[in-house]
Amino acid sequence: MSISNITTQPFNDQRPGTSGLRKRVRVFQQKHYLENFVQAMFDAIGDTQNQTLVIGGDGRFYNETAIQTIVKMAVVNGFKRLIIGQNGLLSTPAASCVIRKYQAFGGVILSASHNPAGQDGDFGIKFNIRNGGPAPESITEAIFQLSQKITSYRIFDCDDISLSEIGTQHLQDMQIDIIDPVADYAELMADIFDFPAIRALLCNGRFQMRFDAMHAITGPYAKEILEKRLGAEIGTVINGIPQADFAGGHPDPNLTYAPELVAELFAENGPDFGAASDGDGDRNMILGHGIFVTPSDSLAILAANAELIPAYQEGLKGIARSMPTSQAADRVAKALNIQMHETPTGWKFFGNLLDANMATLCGEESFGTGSNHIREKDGLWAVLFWLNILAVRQQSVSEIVRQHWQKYGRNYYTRHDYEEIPTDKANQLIDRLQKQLPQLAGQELNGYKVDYADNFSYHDPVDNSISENQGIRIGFTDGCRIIFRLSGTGTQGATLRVYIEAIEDNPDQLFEDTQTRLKDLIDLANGLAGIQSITGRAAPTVIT
Ligand code: G16
Repeated sequence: MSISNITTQPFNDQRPGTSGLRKRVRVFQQKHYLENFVQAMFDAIGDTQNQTLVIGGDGRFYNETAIQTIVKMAVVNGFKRLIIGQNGLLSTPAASCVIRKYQAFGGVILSASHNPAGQDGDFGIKFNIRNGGPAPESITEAIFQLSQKITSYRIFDCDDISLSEIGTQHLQDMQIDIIDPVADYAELMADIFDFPAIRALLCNGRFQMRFDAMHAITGPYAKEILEKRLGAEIGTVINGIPQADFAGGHPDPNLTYAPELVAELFAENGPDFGAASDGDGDRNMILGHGIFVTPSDSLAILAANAELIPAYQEGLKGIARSMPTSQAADRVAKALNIQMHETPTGWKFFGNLLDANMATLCGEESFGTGSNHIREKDGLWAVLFWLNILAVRQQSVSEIVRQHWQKYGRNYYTRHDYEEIPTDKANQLIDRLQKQLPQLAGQELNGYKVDYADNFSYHDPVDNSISENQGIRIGFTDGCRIIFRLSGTGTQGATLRVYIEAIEDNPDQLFEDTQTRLKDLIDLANGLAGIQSITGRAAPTVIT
């Protein structure tokens, strides 16, 4: 075979963030940039000889170009078999499902999630390990270290392979299987949920739902599962054809970026149920008629109703949430007398807990929910979970949420994002907060007494690794919290995230407007951090 050994030099910006390496497409298009990272990845993940690798992405611009490069590098790095989604497509949850089902060594997922796509948008790459989940920090850090020392990479000199035909082909001794990107995932969903009950709900002639695929990867999955297998009316799935630039949109399923869906669900005769998923299909937003369910509440409600779902009817081993996610699920774990785990932001931190059977459901405030069925968060799974609950309980989303608050109490919760602020200003703000922490405990601030003030550090109970500096938390004696951290997924400047949570147990005060109810704490957070004075920003860019 004709192998080229290409001389290269390190790029100093290849440290993976919260979820892999995400950069502008133009950064990836620099000569050797992708190849350097892929070689560092193949060198960091262990012995690749005779292994099986899954490859797929969310179909954004540069997806197929990157896959062709990875294929030509995989063959000279000793892989025996590649499993690739047709046309290079695999949603992130489907990739996790396929890695597990075919017992692959791991997978390469090409996505920048909800970040805008296209020639001027973002691209991303990450490695998932044998359990189907994102590589842990030990591996991502090793990739970075190798990327800083790289002097050459190896690539096979050949024509592009065909990604469009399902079937088997060979490149030298390496077998390449192009698979249907939807089938394995759809089968897994049918194993977990009560499809006949959901079908009966969707076909009862009254129930109306809308699913917004946001021109991204979940279109084919949602059409196959919701419309074809479950009988939802054709047209239930909107924006269902994946486009390389996501039609110029920002496929982040939240109140700001899915306005069409939100307007429909809040209209007088709007549908009973609405949902959206993001660029790569792992996030979800849940809406009922006239109501938005926060991701933190959604996790708590799924946990409280898990026994209604065939796959979870024997109960949950435990629940895990990221630290900034509201403590609503903690109340459910306490009532169910099961373990509750608090991890740093990043789905990768749930992997060990799921593998060790210490948690069954996991969730994050950033619109991610999932379970032990795979090792990624899973947008459509969350939608089907809600549909299964609705089918069994025969109540509206709003009734279910209100009853949940009445039973467990409510955690009012909001996140304020300040996007694209200069990195030096963001660091200055965090440093200033960090310096205040030692003096804060015991102080009374605007009537709230500080219980603890620290920078969150996580001790993984399974592998004993320690992850430090995972977000500044100020906890008050009544359980309210203010949290500050910088995003690890942005590609321009820095994004400051401020998370605010208040605990409400008074049955007469469960149904207030969130921003109004949290105003005192929001003002306190802004003052403590000096957001306006340091960044010059008077208001957040996005409120969820
Ligand atoms: C990724 C991670 C999530 C994380 C989210 C936000 O999601 O997988 O675990 O919560 O980023 O992270 P940050 O606050 O650092 O921006 P996704 O959907 O972008 O892959």
